[in-house]
Amino acid sequence: MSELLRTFFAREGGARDFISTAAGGATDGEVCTMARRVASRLGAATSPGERVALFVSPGPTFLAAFFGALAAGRVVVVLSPLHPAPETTFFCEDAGVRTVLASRALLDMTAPIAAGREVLVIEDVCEAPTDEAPADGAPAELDAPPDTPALQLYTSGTTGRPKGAVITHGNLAVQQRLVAEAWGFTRDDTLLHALPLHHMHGLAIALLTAVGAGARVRMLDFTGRSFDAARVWDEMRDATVLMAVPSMYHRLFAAFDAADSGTRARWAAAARSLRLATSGSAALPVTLAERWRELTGKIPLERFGMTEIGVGITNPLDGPRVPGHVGLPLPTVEARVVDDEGRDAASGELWIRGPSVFAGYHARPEETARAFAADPDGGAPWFRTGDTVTRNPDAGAHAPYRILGRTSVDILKSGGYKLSALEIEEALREHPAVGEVAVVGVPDEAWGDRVVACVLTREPVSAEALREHTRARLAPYKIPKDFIFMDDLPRNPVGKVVKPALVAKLRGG
Ligand code: MLC
Ligand code: AMP
Repeated sequence: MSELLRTFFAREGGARDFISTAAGGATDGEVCTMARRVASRLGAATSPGERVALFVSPGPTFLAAFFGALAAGRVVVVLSPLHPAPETTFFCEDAGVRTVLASRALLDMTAPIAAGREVLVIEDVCEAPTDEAPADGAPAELDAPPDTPALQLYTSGTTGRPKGAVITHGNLAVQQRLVAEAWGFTRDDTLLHALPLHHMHGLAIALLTAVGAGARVRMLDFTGRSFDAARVWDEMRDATVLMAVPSMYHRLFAAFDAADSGTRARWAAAARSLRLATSGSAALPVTLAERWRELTGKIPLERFGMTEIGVGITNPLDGPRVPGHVGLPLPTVEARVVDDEGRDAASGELWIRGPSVFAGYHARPEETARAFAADPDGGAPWFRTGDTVTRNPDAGAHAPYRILGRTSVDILKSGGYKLSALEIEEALREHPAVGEVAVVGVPDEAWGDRVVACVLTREPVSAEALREHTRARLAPYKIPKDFIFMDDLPRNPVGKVVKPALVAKLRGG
């Protein structure tokens, strides 16, 4: 049995609450029983290694679908109702998905991908009696070696369309263990979960860590609705751990500042009652970190992670947390900082290796090869994160890492989502009025990068028309916040657009 599955099925038969949502909850035993039904159904309907898409709302059935698919030896592709049909179709085609598990409430949204695929309603599958589980209670394919693919998560890159990062059982199990140990997770914890599940943070760093530790999960689903900061403050009281992206902390403080003094006192007490609040997926502005310290006595525990590696570097649970810094690599994570020639340096690109590094991009051998660098001493290759980092060379081995930004101007982070400027440009170029376009990220307190499209037009067009054009093609969080019409773009002597100069111009007003 793979370690990942063992940690989940260890809850078999348990009567304790496992996961709860506004719509209801389920106990340990109930979730495991549902997962077995999913495994049994998929075992009959699909073949080992096949990609199975999950179009399932956060809650007990999501966990059942996820672990049921893994127990059947299938690989999970998580879809989100946030994506318009062209993106969802692309993910399914790229991954070769033939079977979709969908919540009844989301069935309408599966219409664009239903042709040629079987759509199973997760509630029906979870209710059907299990008749194929072996007598010892374990689905037959539970015995997955660590390098067995478990999850294919789509992540934006520097090449236009997103790539499917293949993450193995071993990757997820080691992550689950390392993060739980580093952050002191136990079965007495209750994780307050308000993150989307189609990305590493919400799915693995938050949900699977809690699952592995035997903890409880309180799940808030804001998909398709705005993040409800007041609700999150109110729910902190009954939780022990909150994990969030910096934009969520921004929203929390905006709501806090707008609240009356009684509400503020209640929310401050709720925040203090948490044993841990973490931040990741983007840089936490020091101002937000300090505000959390004013309220609770501690800044949030900031850590660095990626779809391809999970959490790589983290501040300590108990030791000093330095604002603006992400701490030190987790045990088993090896990190190097290298200059342009691949030599060790105090500042430069961060390279990572170890058992939590993913297996490669699905059906993209060249991009996988480009993502890794050979080891100068002939050891295992290093994953090139594409992040520029620095450490104080005088502070020795314990100098915390500080993330300075991305090595590519074409990778943006907005509200914790990684976006490809090139993907957004490609979508915009499909509009007949668009001649040339440059998409950039302008630093912004609320979003991290505020996505701005600078457009040279062939014919008159409104910003609204371009917004609607993009909305039909890309998730709402990829749509530029501003469309700026220009006569020309800053260029170098060979005519190439110089994006840093464009950002400087936009920042200058
Ligand atoms: C929503 N919008 C965004 C956006 N989120 N625009 C840019 N960037 C975003 N992140 C759009 C909405 O579609 C809407 O557009 C408008 O902005 C206002 O939306 P909102 O209702 O105010 O936003 P909300 O839905 O409340 O979302 C904000 C958020 C959300 C911060 C809660 O973005 C979020 O959940 N972010 C988490 C991302 C995440 O999980 N990343 C992890 C990646 S893994 P319109 O046009 O409809 O008005 C990773 C590894 C690691 O990075 O280390 O963790
Ligand atoms: P994703 O591909 O969505 O998993 O995003 C991974 C990227 O998020 C990293 O490569 C970083 O650029 C960014 N990131 C994650 N955590 C942090 C952090 N604490 N500070 C700054 N950037 C971060």
